Amino acid sequence: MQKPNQLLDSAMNRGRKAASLYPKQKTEFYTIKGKEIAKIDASANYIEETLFRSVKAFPTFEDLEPFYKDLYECILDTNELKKNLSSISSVARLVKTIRRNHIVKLKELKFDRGTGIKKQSFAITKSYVGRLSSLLKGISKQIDFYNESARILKELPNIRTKENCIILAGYPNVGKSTILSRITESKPQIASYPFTTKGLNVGVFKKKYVPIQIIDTPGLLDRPLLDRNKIELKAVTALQHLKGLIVFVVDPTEELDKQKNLFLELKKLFTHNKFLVVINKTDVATQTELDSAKNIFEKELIIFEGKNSLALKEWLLDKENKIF
Ligand SMILES: Nc1nc2c(ncn2[C@@H]2O[C@H](COP(=O)(O)OP(=O)(O)OP(=O)(O)O)[C@@H](O)[C@H]2O)c(=O)[nH]1
Ligand SMILES: [Mg+2]
Repeated sequence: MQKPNQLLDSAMNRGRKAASLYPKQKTEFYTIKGKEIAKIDASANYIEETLFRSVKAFPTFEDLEPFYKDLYECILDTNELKKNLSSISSVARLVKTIRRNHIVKLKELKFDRGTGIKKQSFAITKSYVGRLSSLLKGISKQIDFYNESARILKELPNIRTKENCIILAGYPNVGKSTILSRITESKPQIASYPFTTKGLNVGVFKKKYVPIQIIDTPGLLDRPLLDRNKIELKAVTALQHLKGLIVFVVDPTEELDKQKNLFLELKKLFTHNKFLVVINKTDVATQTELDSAKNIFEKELIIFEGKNSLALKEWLLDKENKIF
């Protein structure tokens, strides 16, 4: 949405254009009055429409899918947003009133030979512009908040929340992003996820022509929940709305106990999801490390992965294996 000054400029440009198109009347008195009325009418119309349209254009929080609702709440103060939108609507309604009052004043204007019709009607338009300007300036902060919120929402990851997906989880540096690029067909899209600087990586691969989304969650499913701030917790809640398979990536060359604990925590959180454990970095891990990892996750479905390996991809593509 335009800033107050720009909004006023655009409105007055439309007003001037409407005035210039206003046909000449029998007397100058009626022509001048008519032009000023047209100016006020067109400019107010522009502002009312712009403000109402912008408020309407904002997705209604209540109508959002649960995943996006939670994401929204992570990054936006939704109460503040509601307040701002309602301030913008009230100003739009006030503009309606100001328009009406000033047009009435112009219509009721009696000719005063001393002042002259031009001066008389211009004074009314001037008062209208002054009121408009101060009203718009009064919602300057609300307009900034609106624009910033709209920008943030545009950057939210585009995830088809009703479809199954694969979510990559596991401690930092275990190889999640490497796995994402190994199994996705095109370069993963990095969708901006405002509460981490890294973003949410979303890739797609196809099983029997059916696209399946794979989501790498940097900074989210890689630490115990106790270490998290409120916003991150909410982000984890958002992920809980997604259905599908959680691929838990393990680095066997690192501490296994803490990796197992995180795994157990995620299992408790994501009760509606299937889990698969990928023991990664087989090319650098020793046999003992691999055996320990295998023992620790013995109850789980395990796939061994490493450099130049396509084990996970082949497993996912194998029609005998049901992913979801
Ligand atoms: N030798 C070996 N190195 C690997 C393998 N997979 C990943 N790496 C390396 O491990 C490091 C971390 O890999 P990433 O894919 O960035 O790990 P990540 O889990 O996404 O890390 P964060 O995003 O920081 O949580 C990189 O240096 C990778 O090259 C593997 O199978 N074998
Ligand atoms: Mg990564």
